[in-house]
Amino acid sequence: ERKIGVIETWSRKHRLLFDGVTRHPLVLSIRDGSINIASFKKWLAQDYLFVRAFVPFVASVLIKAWKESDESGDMEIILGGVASLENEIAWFKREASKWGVSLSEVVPQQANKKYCGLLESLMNPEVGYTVAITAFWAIEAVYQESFAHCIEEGSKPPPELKETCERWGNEAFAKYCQSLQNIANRRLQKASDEELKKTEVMLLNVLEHEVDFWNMSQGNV
Ligand code: HMH
Repeated sequence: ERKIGVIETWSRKHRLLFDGVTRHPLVLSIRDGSINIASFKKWLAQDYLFVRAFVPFVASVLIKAWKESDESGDMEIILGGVASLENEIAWFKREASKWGVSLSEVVPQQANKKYCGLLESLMNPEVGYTVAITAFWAIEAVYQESFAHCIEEGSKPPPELKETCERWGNEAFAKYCQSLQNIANRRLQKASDEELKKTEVMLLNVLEHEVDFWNMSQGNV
């Protein structure tokens, strides 16, 4: 028997907001094949910039793990995350060139700038490991859930978007997100009330930025 973790409790408590991200109209439009390709291209270009800012954020989580973690296994999981981002950046470049999107000319939109600003604030050494690893989990998990939903039974995503969906919707990525969730749960179980409150506030903040990011890509800003 295993006690239910803080992450599951928060996922239930904030289900509407989580669904607002992972069942966003843009996600549903990929799933049912009705997506406007201009939205996809906009998302691709903006997410490339986001991922470039995500690399130093993940590196900062690695530093916090090294300084603060009580379990040595955390570092390998986070290091795996850092390493896979090299591949991801290369994928964005290939995908952009397939779609005729010029990444050197992309201008970051307001929602993207704000989200990258949040990442940067989380890189601050004063932000603790528990907050940072929970943010890291949330950012990865919403993409995992969103894109897995697009390729589930009964979905009919455009064939040219299947590879994108599989990048985040695949089983190995789901397992990796589960490892991050396990670390976050372990930390949250031992956290003070103040740390818990801070982490929950940050989580809601991340989810709101994710909704804004989808809205931006769809052109609803
Ligand atoms: C906006 N959130 C956004 N972009 C991403 N690439 C990820 C999350 C990764 O999980």
